[in-house]
Amino acid sequence: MLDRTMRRQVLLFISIFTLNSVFGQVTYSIPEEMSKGSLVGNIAQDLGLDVKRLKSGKARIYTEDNAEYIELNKDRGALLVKERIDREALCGQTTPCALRLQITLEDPIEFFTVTLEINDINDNAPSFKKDEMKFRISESAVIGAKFVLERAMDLDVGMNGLRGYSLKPTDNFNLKFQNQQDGSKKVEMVLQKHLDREAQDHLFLTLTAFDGGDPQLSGTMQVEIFVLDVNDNAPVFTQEVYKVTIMETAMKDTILSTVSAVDADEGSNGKVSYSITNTLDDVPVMFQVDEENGVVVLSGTLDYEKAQHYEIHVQASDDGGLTDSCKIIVEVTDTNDNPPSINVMSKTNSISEKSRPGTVVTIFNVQDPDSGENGNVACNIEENMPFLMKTTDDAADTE
Ligand SMILES: [Ca+2]
Ligand SMILES: [Ca+2]
Ligand SMILES: [Ca+2]
Ligand SMILES: [Ca+2]
Repeated sequence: MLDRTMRRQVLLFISIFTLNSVFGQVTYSIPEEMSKGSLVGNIAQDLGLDVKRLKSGKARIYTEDNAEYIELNKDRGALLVKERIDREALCGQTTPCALRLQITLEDPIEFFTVTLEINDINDNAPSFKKDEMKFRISESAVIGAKFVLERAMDLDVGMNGLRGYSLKPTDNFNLKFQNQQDGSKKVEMVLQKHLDREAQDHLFLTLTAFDGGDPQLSGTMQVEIFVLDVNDNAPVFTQEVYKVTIMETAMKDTILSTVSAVDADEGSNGKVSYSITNTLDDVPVMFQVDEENGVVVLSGTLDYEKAQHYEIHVQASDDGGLTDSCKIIVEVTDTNDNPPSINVMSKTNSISEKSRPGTVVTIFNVQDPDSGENGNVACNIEENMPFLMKTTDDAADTE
C-alpha cells in the first residue's frame, strides 16, 4: 500500500519534471534543532499564492528521502517544523547542509521547490573516546621525548568544530601538533622539563579540547603518568661521624652504635647495605656491622693497654653501586683489670743485729698497667716492725 503511494509520487514527480513546469522556488535558512511547530517560512506569501489555493489544489509536500521534517499548514500558508532536524545526522561534516522539498498542487498542476539551508548550531562539545590515558615514563626520559595523545572529535562544523587543545599543568610537558594527510592533527605531549620520581612519582594532567563556538564548548581527558625510577641518588649517612665510648671489658656482641644511611630511590635502587672498609688495621676483626640494619657490634676483645681508640670506616651502598661513607670513632675506657705486681729486685737474706738504722734491706718495684686512678699504687708494711719503706722515683738510682 505504502509502496504504491510512493511509486505514484515518484511518477507524478517525473511527469511534472519532464513537463519542465516548475512554477517557482524559494530558499529558507534555518538553524538545526528548532522546536516542533516552529515557523520555517510563510510559503504561500513567498510563492505568491492565495492560502485558499493550497486547499483547493490539495497542496502536498514531497521530500526526496520521504523524511517528514517539515509540514505544510494550509490554514496559515506556512511551513512548520514537524520533526527535530539534526544537522549532524543529516549532513555529517558536509557543508553547506540543505534539505530539498517539493510542493505540488492540482487543478491546475503546479510544482514548487523549496530549499532549506540547515545551519549548524554549537550543540556538540569536543569529546574523547577514552576518559583517561596512562603512561609509564622513566625519570631519565630526555627533553623532547614525545608521547602521542588521543584526538578529540566534534561533530559540529566550521567555527563550531574542534579548534584546539590545552594540557595542564604545563610544568613538565607541552603540546605539539603535526598535520596529518587527512587534514587532522596528530596531538603529542612533549617533555620539556626532566621528571624526578623522588619529587613526584605520579603526574595527573588534563587534556582539554575546545571548539570555536560561542559559547565555547570543551571536553577533557585525564592523562596519568607513572614516573619510573632510575638509580640517580646515592645513599647518604644521617651523620658523617659517630662517637662511641666503650669499656675495655665490654663483652663480645656489645652494641656500639647503629649507623643509618637513606637513599631516595625506589626498590633495589634505594636498598642500602652496610660494610666496614678498613683494611690496614684490626678493625674488621674487632668490630662488625650488620649489612642490613647498620648495627655495629664488638666482635673481638678490647684491651685498653693495647689500643685506646679505633676509627671504623663504614660504607653504605645501594644495589646500583652508589655509595657514601661515615666513620665511627671508638674511645676505649680503662677499667681496673690489673692488680699491682711486686717485683723484688734485690734482697738480703740475713741481717746483722748490729745493723744501723737506715740500712737497705731490700729493693722492690711495684707496677700497675692500668691508667689513672686504676694505676695508682699504695704500699704498706705491717705496723710494729723495725723496718721503714722509702719510695724512690726510679729504682735504678737507688742501687
Ligand atoms: Ca551542530
Ligand atoms: Ca562544537
Ligand atoms: Ca640509589
Ligand atoms: Ca631515582
